[in-house]
Amino acid sequence: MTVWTTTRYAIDLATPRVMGIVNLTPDSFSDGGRHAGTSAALAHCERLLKDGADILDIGGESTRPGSDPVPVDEELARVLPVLRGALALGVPVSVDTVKPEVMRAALETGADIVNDVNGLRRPGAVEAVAAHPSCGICLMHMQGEPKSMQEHPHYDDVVADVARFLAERVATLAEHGVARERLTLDPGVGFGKTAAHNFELLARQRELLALGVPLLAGWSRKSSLGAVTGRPIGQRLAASVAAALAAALQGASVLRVHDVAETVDALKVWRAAGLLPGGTDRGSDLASQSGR
Ligand code: 9MG
Repeated sequence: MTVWTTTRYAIDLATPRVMGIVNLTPDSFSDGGRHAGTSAALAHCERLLKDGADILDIGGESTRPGSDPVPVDEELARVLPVLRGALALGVPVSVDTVKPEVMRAALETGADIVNDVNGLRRPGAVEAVAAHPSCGICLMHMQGEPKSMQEHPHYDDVVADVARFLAERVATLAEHGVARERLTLDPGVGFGKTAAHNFELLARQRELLALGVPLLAGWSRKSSLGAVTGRPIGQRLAASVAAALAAALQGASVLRVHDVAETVDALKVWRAAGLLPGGTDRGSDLASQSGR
């Protein structure tokens, strides 16, 4: 049985799990000020859970191509109030951040998972998660930084290069005493990659399973889907669901998505058809309290 060990939950990955995206950047929930923004964000968390999300991923800094970093204090002010509320909702809560200061504060508050698009490369990031006895970790591959990563992505062999990077990060964490059961690995769709790179990673995603760590994939609304469909970001629902299913078929254990209800329905159909691992019943088997 494959399990993702996190702070409060052992997440059963026998069947693909859905991670719902909660974006706390100012254009998302803050129309009526900070407090109203927190309430609206928590209402969104509850909506995602009703729609069938297994995990919530909350983030206060945009990682979209061209985006600027935000100061630590601002990111903390966006994330912590929502994290406190989300932790009471009965599912694992992940915090998407590259900053060790935010990781430490989130883990002190009780976050279950740290999702770092930078693969814990900032000084102090590995130490921040290693100091925690059991938090889950998602290590993602990114070439460059969000501000400029799409300018000239280059690889000799994108799958081999991503695999080498992820293997090195797993080894670094092992040296710091972090057990493999706490990890998922993510090829980083759209992070310093052309559409051709992303689709090659999808086609050959199973090669990454050789690293012996479950995979997480995030295709939701990404520009590579716009590149093949010709559709703007607001019209990429069908393409996002198709890509999530393809990632699951290619061995991803966790799917990071905006459109939870549609993805969950699509997974149910594929599961009923025997195209995915796991039973036909979902929801009752997700997460056991780890007792920690
Ligand atoms: C924060 N974020 C945006 N896209 C992502 C992706 O594809 N994977 C992960 N792990 N995080 C992401």
